[in-house]
Amino acid sequence: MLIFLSEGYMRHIYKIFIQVFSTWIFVICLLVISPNLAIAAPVKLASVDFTKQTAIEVKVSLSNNANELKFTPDRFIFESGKRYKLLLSNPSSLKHYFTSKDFSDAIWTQNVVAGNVEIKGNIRELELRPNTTAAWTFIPIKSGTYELHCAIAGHTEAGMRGIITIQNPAQ
Ligand SMILES: [Cu+2]
Repeated sequence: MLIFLSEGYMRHIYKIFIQVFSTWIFVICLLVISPNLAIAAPVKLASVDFTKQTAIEVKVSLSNNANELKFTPDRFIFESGKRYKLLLSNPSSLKHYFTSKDFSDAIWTQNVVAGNVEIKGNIRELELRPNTTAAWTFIPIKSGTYELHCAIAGHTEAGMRGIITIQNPAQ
């Protein structure tokens, strides 16, 4: 009788043990799986390819036929996240630079096309020889105000400078 009771008791303990154990297994499984659930849970974003946007063309002349030392225009406003194609030309008889290190750090350059050559990667400045053109395609990333100048000695002082602004898109 005593043995029979203790067997029943043991069976009862065993059942409780199994229940507690299986609950813990379940909790551990949830903990293992939940990080994966967290990754899978957010709504899938529609894929957006900024490089496929139609480029907004902006022209800039480095000096002019009269060899005046200035950019035309000398003020630029770009919006972050949009795609631009900056069409540079140098109609003068001197070579000039389009130099704006801080601006180049605030954009993503898709390419620069000059003649039959397409250049990819970071661009710091462009040198345009007399009667040449180049097209700089980029997407502004970081808002701010950046100075522009021509790096040829004396040209900045003579007026070959400008301001480039990157602003957040109008809401
Ligand atoms: Cu110059």
